[in-house]
Amino acid sequence: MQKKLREIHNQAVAEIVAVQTEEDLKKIQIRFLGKKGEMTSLLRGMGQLPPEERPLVGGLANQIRDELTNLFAAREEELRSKARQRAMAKEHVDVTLPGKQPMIGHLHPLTLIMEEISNIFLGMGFTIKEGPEIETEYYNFEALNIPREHPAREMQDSFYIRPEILLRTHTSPVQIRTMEELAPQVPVRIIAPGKVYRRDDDATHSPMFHQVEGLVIDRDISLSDLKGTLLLFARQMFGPNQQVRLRPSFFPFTEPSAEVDIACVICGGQGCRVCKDSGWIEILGSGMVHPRVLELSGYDPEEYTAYAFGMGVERVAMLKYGIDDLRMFFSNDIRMLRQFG
Ligand code: 2U9
Repeated sequence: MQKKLREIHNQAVAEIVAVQTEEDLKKIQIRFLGKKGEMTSLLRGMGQLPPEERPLVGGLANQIRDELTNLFAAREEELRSKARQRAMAKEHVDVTLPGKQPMIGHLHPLTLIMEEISNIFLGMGFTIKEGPEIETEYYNFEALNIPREHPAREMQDSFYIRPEILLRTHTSPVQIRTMEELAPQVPVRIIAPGKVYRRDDDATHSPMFHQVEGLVIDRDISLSDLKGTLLLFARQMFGPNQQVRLRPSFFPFTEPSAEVDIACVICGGQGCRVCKDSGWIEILGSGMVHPRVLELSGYDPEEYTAYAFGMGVERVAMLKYGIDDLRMFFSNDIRMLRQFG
């Protein structure tokens, strides 16, 4: 029986050393030391031993059980710590690695160009005025000498909210509201940057686009003031040697009216596809404010004269950056937008 006990002991020790998981260790423990385990069933046969051998065998059995119990506990702790180490290794964070660069946003190219345009005029003594994007027909059309049934209303096909109320088709209502507010004070020297809306949608027209319009009212304001101001603007925006030319045109709210061209920024005036071989590119519209417009908003046209101009920010941005499709500004293509960061 002592021999058998030692065999059990040796076998248990061998298995405890070899086992790799806590789960398997538990099974081995039950098999050797459990109520129905090998030790217990062997010791049940103690009764058959001669009485003088019993204390010897009992003592050995207790010693072996204690030893195995300790061994199980030690191995359990060992396996548990190994498992913990493996888990830790999996979660290991190398704090010396460089951090992930967060993506930092920046202003949209149109906002940047609108600010650049605004800054040029701020430098010439203009102030910035803003107004509502939802307007009445009066401020958007009538006050600008565009009566109902005037063909200019069709050219600025609009989004109506309800009869008489629409999304502004230009920022001119801002100038009208300013005139009403200030009349008959002079000088008035303002620009109105902002969003405008028209029912257009193609490579050069978007249903929403941006304008910067300007208005100067004072005594003795003339076309030469207009031309000088716009020449200075063109040179600051497109380079110090820029040439400007005024071409007669028509707008209901200015008389006389002129479209303003700059020497083609692509070919420098030689003639190319962009300027249609003319050497010139239109960048804005302008004119002397129509006397009826001045009068309607409180300025006596006999006493005061005024010039006004308007430009599309998208168009200026396209010319400045050589972009040939306006939809590039609105497609949210990060590859395009990031170039302006
Ligand atoms: C008042 C009086 C006159 C603003 C003007 C233009 C000419 C013009 C276009 C440029 C490209 C609109 O964005 S665009 O399609 N604008 O040609 N705008 S004069 O005239 C005014 C404005 C307000 C009280």
